[in-house]
Amino acid sequence: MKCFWDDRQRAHVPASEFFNGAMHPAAEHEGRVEAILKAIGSTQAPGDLGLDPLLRVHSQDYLDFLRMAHDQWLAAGREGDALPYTFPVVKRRPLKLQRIDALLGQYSFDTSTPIGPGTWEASYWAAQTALAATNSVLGGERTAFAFCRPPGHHCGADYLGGYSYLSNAAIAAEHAVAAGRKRVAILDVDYHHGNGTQDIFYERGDVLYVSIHADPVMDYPYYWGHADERGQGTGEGANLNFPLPRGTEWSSYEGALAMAVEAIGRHAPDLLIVSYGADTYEGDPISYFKLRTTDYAPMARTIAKLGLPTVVVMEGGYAVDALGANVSEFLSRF
Ligand code: OKP
Ligand code: ZN
Repeated sequence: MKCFWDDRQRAHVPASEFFNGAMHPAAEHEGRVEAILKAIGSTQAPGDLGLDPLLRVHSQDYLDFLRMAHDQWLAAGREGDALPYTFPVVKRRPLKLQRIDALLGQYSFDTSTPIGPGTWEASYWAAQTALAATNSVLGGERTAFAFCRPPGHHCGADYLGGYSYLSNAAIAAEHAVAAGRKRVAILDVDYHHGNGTQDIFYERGDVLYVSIHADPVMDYPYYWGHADERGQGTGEGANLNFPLPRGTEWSSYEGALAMAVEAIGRHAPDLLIVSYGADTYEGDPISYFKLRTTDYAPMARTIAKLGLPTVVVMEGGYAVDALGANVSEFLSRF
C-alpha cells in the first residue's frame, strides 16, 4: 500500500497534558513516529494544496487562531506549550474575545491538547498528507495510507481537543466530494469516539460517519458517541455509533464491525475513509479494549471485503512497542 508522510509533522512536540487533576507526559509523543515509520517502510511526501481544502472543513477564524495561538502565548509572557484553563459554557453569548487564555478556551474542549511552536506546521502537513493519500486513491490506487500526526478525529470545524487540531479525515472526505465523489463513508475504529468528525458531518446525508468505540459513559470524549446520536436534518440516519464496554475483545468487537460494514455497504459510497487508531490494543496505556495484534488482520479483511477505494488515515495508538506491528498488521491485509 502506498504510504504518505511528511517529516514536518515532527514539529509538534507536546510536553505534557492535563487530566485527572494532574499533568502527565503527553501520550501523543514523537516516539509514535519512529515506531510507525519503521513498520511501514518507504513513504511519499505530499504536495502542498494550500489552505483551500482545509477551509472546506474549518472556519477561517479557527485556522487563524491555531496559526497565531503560540505566538500570542509567548507575547503574553508564557513559556512552553499553550493550554486553556477556562471555557465559555454552552450557550454563553458570543463575545469578541482578545486575551489568549480566553481564545484558548473558546477554541478548545479539553486541557490535553497543547499548542506548541510547531503545532500549526505539523497539523498543516498532516492535513496535506491526508489529501495526498486521497488524491492517490482518487487517481486510481485501490488503497493508500496517510500517516497523519497529530491525529484529527476529535477536532471540529472550530475547536480542537483530543490531541487533534485539523480534521484530517474530514478534510480528505470534503476533498473527495469537491472532486466529484457523490457519496463518502468514514469508518472510525479508534478506541475513542471521533466527536469532531461526527460534528462536522452531523447534518450531511452524503457523508456517512460510522464509529466503533469505548462507551462514552465511561470514556473520553463523554459528551458524544452515544448510540442515539443518529444525525440531523438531511443527515438523519447517516451517523452511526457503536459504543462498546471497557474490556471488549475481538470476539465481541467483530459483531459491531460486521454491522458497521453492512451499514457502509448500504450507503454505497464512492470512497471509504478509515480513521484507524491502534489504541484498541490490549496494551494501550490510555485505553481499555483487549484487541491483540493478530486481531487487526481480520479487522482489515472485513473492511477490505467492501471492495471500496479506501484511504486509511492514522488516528491514535500509544503502546509504542507494539504500534508498528499493529499498524502493519492492519495495512498489510488490504
Ligand atoms: C486521542 B485519540 C486520558 C485523558 C485524556 C484524551 C484522549 C485523546 C485520544 N485518560 N484523554 O482518539 O487516540
Ligand atoms: Zn483514540
